[in-house]
Amino acid sequence: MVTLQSKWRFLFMFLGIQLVVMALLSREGYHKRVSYFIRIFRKGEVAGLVRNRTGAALGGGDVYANLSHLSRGHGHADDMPYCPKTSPLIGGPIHVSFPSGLTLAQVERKNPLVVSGGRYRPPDCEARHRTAIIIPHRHREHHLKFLLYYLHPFLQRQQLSYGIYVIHQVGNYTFNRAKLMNVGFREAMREEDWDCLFFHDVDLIPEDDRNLYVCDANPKHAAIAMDKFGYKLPYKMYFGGVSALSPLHYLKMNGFPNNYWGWGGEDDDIGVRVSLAGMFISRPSLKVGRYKMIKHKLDKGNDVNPKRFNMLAKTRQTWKMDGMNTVEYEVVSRDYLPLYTNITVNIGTESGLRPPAPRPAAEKAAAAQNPAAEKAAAQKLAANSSNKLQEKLAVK
Ligand code: BGN
Repeated sequence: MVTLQSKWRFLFMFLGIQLVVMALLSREGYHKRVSYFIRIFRKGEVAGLVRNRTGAALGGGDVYANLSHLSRGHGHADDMPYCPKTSPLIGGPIHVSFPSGLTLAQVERKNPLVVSGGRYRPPDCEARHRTAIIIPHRHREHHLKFLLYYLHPFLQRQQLSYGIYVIHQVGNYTFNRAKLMNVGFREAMREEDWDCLFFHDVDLIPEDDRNLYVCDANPKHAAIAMDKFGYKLPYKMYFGGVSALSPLHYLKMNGFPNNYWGWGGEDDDIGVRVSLAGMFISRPSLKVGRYKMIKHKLDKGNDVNPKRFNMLAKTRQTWKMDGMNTVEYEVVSRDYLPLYTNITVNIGTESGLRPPAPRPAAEKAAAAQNPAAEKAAAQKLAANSSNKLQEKLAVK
């Protein structure tokens, strides 16, 4: 027999369970947990890649939604009206996931209006902004594929005229992100009069298309809320991940430093340059400047740079002597691929673009046998070059 007392107990228990469930569902991690389980059930399914309805239900839409009606049209007419100030294609949060099995061919098929070199212009209006995306790269093809998958439709939704440049460091010498950006700046500007350049890490995917890829009056730090930092700015002066500068901003701060080899510090140096050049860092809101990072281990050939603390302490003295005015490199190849322009470049090493050739073995052996003669020769060489220097100074 069910007594009145046990009925009440049952009712309280039922309400209690409901309360717990509601509290759990309203917590921030809810979307993550639900999408995690959905992904388990749908593992292996590549078709559709990012589903609009599922995405929308999980707190983000399909980045390709609204784009299918854009047709190839009849070429780009000269007398087209300007695109509206706010693109009607913008939809806000984007659902980002990394399905296995995605191929570049699929990305190409999804972006029929992108032409050789990764260029695009809105088919039905004249873009108000021309933006170049500069991506420093080495051994990250897997990440690049995902970035291209999201970035192309993201930029198309903003009705931008754009081009994507991948600056690929040749060889195995330590990676140098900031120097590759300098190369990207010069090579992109050589091709077209871009009015804004986005310096973009290969592993960061924007999660909201209201984060406009256009320049502000001051250098802009776009990646202000990354998932790896709990969608917050890790520290006030942080300038890493994705930043946007106009050519004028870039030249005003003498570009980026060329001498940060390996991981860390170069973005802080760039942030300091912004203020040394009399500018400010502008930022989108935390709600809009959201990025998802593709998880990975620290790369081979990009070890933490132990010199970064000392170098950062000297930015005030060095920024005018090292940057765009001193960048040296050799373009190895330039390929206009369907989804991006690939510029492979030799940026040399810490000892310069062409380190001094090693001395022939016979010469070395002779020097080892006669150290006194070697010393005298070295002194003569030093005296000679110092005379030459003095001559030069006298002429001036
Ligand atoms: C900082 C790094 C940045 C890096 C961020 C986020 C340095 C210099 C130390 C004075 N700066 O600590 O380069 O982008 O972390 O990972 O290491």
